[in-house]
Amino acid sequence: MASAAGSGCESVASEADRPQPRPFLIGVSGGTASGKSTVCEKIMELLGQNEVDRRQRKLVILSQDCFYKVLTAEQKAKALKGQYNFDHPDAFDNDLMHKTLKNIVEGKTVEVPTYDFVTHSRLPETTVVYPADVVLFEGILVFYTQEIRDMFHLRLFVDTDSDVRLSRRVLRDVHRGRDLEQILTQYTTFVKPAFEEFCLPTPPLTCVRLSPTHQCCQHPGSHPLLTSPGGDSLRRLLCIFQTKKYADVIIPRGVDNMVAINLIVQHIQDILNGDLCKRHRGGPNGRNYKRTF
Ligand code: UZR
Ligand code: MG
Repeated sequence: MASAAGSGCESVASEADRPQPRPFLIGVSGGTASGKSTVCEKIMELLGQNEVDRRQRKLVILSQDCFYKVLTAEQKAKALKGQYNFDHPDAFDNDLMHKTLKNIVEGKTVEVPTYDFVTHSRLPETTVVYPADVVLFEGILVFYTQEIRDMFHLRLFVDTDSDVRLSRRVLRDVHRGRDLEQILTQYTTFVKPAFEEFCLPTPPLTCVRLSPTHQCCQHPGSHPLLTSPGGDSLRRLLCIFQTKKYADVIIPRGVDNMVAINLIVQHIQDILNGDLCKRHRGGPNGRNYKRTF
């Protein structure tokens, strides 16, 4: 932990003479409690990077949670009653998140805020993130804005059954000192609808009415095909199909899927070994990196 400083996104000047590798940026998305951070930690562990000093790590994990906005007193009062929507894209400080990622991609050392889920507050301490070869950025809405989505060289989506996610979420929130009724109300009022509106589908699908009671606030109404008989299942199918369009790799069952995790670890190992050419991440947004033999 470093002491509080500035807005938390500036690159650290004294690091200017460090070599500045341009990291391979991996986005990890998925619904709440899908196992995003567990998958990231498993990858870190399998690569033996958790035993390495933070300054020397070749792989680092960063969470979108660090970028929750600072709440006003009124918003915090709502949050404590479970009435604040933390699952909406506006809940995040998207400018700070973008600036920080840009600095990271440029190989700079950055400071990120720390967030306390119990008090719903940004803490005075910041965390220093040192340049690394590979950066995993995980969060419910990391693929939401095109600006950030385009920065990822690889996009992973952790696809865990919603009942499993809800039961994990309840246990986690109880552990954070929250009341069960409030947890469930918050889940049905904010968490689930926001997941379906902002995390699951791609933008064209936000035009689609998701359920009889839930309309997209930006584009109410439905395509005639989707309101026809059988439209319900077509709508569900399209949502699932479209979600997968954003991700390069879908990981069903999260950390239980060691086959998928081992494949990803092998891919990252190739990058760390230099088998995937770090300097030739050409093409639009640098996503068409080449393998070197
Ligand atoms: P993950 N969240 C909180 O519970 N409290 C906060 O102060 C900030 C966020 C929750 C948020 C979201 N929703 O669903 C979840 N609520 O953290 C995202 N309510 O974190 O991806 O680890 O589940
Ligand atoms: Mg998390």
